[in-house]
Amino acid sequence: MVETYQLFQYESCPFCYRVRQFLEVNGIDLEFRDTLLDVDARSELMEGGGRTSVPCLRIQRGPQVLWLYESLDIIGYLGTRFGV
Ligand SMILES: N[C@@H](CCC(=O)N[C@@H](CS)C(=O)NCC(=O)O)C(=O)O
Repeated sequence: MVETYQLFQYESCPFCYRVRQFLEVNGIDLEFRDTLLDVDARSELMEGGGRTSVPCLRIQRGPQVLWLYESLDIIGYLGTRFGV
């Protein structure tokens, strides 16, 4: 099933940097939501994921929405999905 992604993150977070580096190296393009600069993004993360910790990957799979925390889990998940 087709999935769409948003990465909730912010610039100075080292764990977010780790995920952004992985995306860049592998040429994966997805939408970023900055939880420091965008109060709506922070609220959305809190309401959807249950906590404001970043990075968090919002996965939209049809009507289903999943919130995946932990930088290494996010990298592992996207690595599998994108075959890298
Ligand atoms: N083990 C986590 C660490 C994530 C983490 O500590 N993120 C910090 C920012 S660098 C954070 O979100 N702190 C605020 C909070 O937990 O609400 C990972 O690898 O993603």
